[in-house]
Amino acid sequence: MPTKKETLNIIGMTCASCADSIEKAIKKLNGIQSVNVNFASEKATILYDTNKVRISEIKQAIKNAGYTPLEADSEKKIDEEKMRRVKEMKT
Ligand code: 9UX
Repeated sequence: MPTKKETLNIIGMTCASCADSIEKAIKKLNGIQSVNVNFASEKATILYDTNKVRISEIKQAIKNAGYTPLEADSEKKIDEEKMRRVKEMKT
């Protein structure tokens, strides 16, 4: 059973219960072995069977629940965006 671990950043969580709703939404999918959504770090760590479910389906489930998933890779972009805004505020 090919298992993959994926970490997604999730935008739009405004209280800890949001993390719970996302966990439940993801767990409904086939092939999900474990889900952990961390409200504080805005990250979801998902362990899933690559034969049964695709990351795109997981993301879609998050979107359907009303949140915005991002690849962990895009984290750098977010940081750059934050930096840019901070710079703008200073000027
Ligand atoms: Mo908290 Mo999230 O009241 O969907 S559960 S904002």
